[in-house]
Amino acid sequence: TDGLIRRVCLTRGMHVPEHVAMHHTYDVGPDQCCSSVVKTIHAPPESVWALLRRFDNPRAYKNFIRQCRIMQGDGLHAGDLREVMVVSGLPAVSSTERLEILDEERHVISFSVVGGDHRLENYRSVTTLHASDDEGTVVVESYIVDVPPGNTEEETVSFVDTIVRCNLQSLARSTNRE
Ligand code: A9S
Repeated sequence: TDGLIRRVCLTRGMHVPEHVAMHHTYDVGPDQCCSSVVKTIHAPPESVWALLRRFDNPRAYKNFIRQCRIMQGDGLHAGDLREVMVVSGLPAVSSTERLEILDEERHVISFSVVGGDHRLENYRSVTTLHASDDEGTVVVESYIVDVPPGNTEEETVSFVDTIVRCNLQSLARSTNRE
């Protein structure tokens, strides 16, 4: 119809709860790409969630963020807005982000990028937690984003995957320091 293709952005053969698979499913347009990063953290989901849920304080584990200010709401409700300022060295200055989902029971957080000075137009991510088979927590973070003019899909996925992987590594370290 309008060129959208439904894709489940999960590693092939990966076994996850139904609602997790649902959240990592995207309708991808012709100039968009999506991908996901998975990280197992050796701590209970509640400990990971305590950091992950803080839409008002992404600096708790995101090292690329220098400053964050809530522009609308309290950071606990869909529609709330934050502005983040980025550390130097990235092709970005700031990003305005909207909280899309904060599900405290199922441990799902999602935000979309609605403005700012950067190249990741229409970025939206979803992060879910579920208990792993051996005590820990499986974090799955997926995203969809427009491929910037002048870049390929492969370049875009590799740039964003790198940032997400760093964030999840740092989430693991921060969780186990608490
Ligand atoms: O913050 C996240 O959860 C994930 C990403 C990929 C954030 C990307 C970013 O904030 C920068 C780090 C500034 C990089 C945006 C929106 C654009 C960038 O170029």
